[in-house]
Amino acid sequence: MSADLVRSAIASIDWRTGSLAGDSVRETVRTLAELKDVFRDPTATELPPDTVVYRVQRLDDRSGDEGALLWGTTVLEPGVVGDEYFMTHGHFHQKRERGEFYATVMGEGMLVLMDEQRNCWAEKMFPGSLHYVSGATAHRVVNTGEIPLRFVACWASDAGHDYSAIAQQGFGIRVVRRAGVPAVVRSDL
Ligand code: M6P
Ligand code: ZN
Repeated sequence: MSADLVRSAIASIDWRTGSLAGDSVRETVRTLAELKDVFRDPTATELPPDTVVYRVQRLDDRSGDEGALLWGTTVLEPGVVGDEYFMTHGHFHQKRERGEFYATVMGEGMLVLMDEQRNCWAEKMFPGSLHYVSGATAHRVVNTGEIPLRFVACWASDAGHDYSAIAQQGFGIRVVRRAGVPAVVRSDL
């Protein structure tokens, strides 16, 4: 076969874990220190500030390319700060008309969603659960299980991340551990 006619795949995915491999894969890490503002009481832990809460692997950024898609795999560790489970920061999309799919590979959690009027709800995440997120809906993932929660995501590469609204006001609901089991409660309770 001619090398001109056959090219390599952009990357490979291990479907048992969601892990990506290949030259175009980039990884970012979020520690407790970087996330302390997302927890109601960031002091309610003795874990060191450099504790890894989650890692995101994603294909090399093509954010300038209108219509291009990005793929990412997130591994969110189990844990709590006070009664709150470990979670991602959460964001709206800068371009509100750009959506995103999430699919759970392994673990258990909650996808927390909030529209621009601050209406909130949560969807259970479990192996095989598939979620569609509108870009006008802020999204955050919470690990309510005992093992790392692994999920894959696919989104429009020019969507952009808008973290500011979440950094200022947070989500209207929180997922907390009550008597050992997850409960979804309003943030002002
Ligand atoms: C998924 C995607 C990424 C996002 C990541 C972590 O992989 O939605 O775009 O960056 O989760 O979420 P956050 O950016 O809110 O920390
Ligand atoms: Zn997103």
